[in-house]
Amino acid sequence: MQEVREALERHEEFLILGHEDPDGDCLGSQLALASFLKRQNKATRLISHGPFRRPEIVDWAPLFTNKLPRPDKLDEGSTALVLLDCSSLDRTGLDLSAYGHLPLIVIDHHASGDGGGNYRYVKPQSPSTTLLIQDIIEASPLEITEEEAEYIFFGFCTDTDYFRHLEHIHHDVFPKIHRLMKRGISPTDFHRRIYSGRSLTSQKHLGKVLNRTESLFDGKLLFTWELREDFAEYGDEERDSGTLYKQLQSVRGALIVIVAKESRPGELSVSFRSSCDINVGEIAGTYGGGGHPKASGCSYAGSIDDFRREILNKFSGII
Ligand SMILES: [Mn+2]
Repeated sequence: MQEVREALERHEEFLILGHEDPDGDCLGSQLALASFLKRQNKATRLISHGPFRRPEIVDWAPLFTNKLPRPDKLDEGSTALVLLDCSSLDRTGLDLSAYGHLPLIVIDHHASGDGGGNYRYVKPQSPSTTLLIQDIIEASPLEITEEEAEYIFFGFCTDTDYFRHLEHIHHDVFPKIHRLMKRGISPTDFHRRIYSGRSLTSQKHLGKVLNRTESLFDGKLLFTWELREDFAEYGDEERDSGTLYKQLQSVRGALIVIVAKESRPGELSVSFRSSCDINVGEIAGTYGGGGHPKASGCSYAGSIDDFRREILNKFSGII
């Protein structure tokens, strides 16, 4: 972390990036870090490719831009790129090839990634990237502000599904949450913010996706999908993916849950969840994606049928 802290201190201007299709942890990290840097009179630009579909983050969209400044205006001595909640610039969904002259600071909690970046603070055992931002702020002489505490707790809640994905190795989290709560945050308010605000239509959409789930390998693998037509029928609003996984993972005997979404014609965005020793981060990695052993995702060029055939082959030896 020391190297990252020094790099943040040394530079005066930052392009703060995260992955495309951002979640609360990605945006919360970007916002908390920007706030901390601005308090030190540094210039920050919050960059996100979007889309801001998840209802709990929609309100943050106006704080971000997908426009990049001209690369020739940026000086490598004073400007740095910061990449949060992912470890590879490809994950931003933006073309950053003209910015290779700038140093890259990576702060992430995913085990996958290309190991890139000139300065790295990457801790796969951290339940969220926002908690790594908390480490950085707490290592400085500045106190965390209430606003920063909110961003940090928000990212933690979205990535752990409100404390649900913590294991015993995460015991360090509780002193950190204790310090955030002392800044004034209310866990009950956050629960409401994250888990309410869904439309009835999005819940009906969820019902349709649940309804078509296939039970494979004697019920050990559950597979479902959504098509472009579903979005035409129910609107483009994000259906409640956290609830979808929770419902499917609660099925007796289910070890693996796979949801394939037709993101563009001929292209799928696939999510994997594992409740067993099968590392779905590695499986997503074979498609150029990534994530954690128990939750991961990737893109796939092809149809739902092609993907189903391939994935059945992949799991037939191991499940
Ligand atoms: Mn995250």
